[in-house]
Amino acid sequence: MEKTLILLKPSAIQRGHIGHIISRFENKGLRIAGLKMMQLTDEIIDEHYAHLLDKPFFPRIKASMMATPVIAGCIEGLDAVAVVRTLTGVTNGRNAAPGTIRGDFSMSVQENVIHASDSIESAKTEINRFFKAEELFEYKLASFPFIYSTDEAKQD
Ligand code: FUP
Repeated sequence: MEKTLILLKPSAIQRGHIGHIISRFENKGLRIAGLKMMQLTDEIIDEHYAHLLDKPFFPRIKASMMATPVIAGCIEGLDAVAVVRTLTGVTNGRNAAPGTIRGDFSMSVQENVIHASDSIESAKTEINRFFKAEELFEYKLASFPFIYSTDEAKQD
């Protein structure tokens, strides 16, 4: 099944929302394939936010992302990339819909509590960036037959 990458940003850690945010994924029926705390480095942020490297606000984003460790998660499910992006909400927390993570926990563009991969391709790259193979686990959820129908369960 499809996997995607999330990062709980320092804004989530400092405001005490780690559990609340992880619960959103569990409640939805997604499987947590990997989860860890890590301190981001200059190098990994330059790689991760390469599309923003030449923006004047890049140093501000970098300082924000390095303010505390982050929680990196690998989340699995049918259409996980799109499902997790929908749960996450739009970038600006002030515009994010109520019920989404950013909509419920954020008032900011930068301090928007979570990163989630934006495509299947970037999910693959980002999972490899943040997780070693041995940090991802292929256990099966006992609730699996009650999360998906038999035809959905067969899909990749
Ligand atoms: P998203 O995919 O929703 O995380 O958004 P982007 O990849 O466009 O942006 C990455 C991070 O840079 C966002 F979490 C917020 C921050 N950002 C700003 O602070 N200012 C901007 O103008 C754009 C992005």
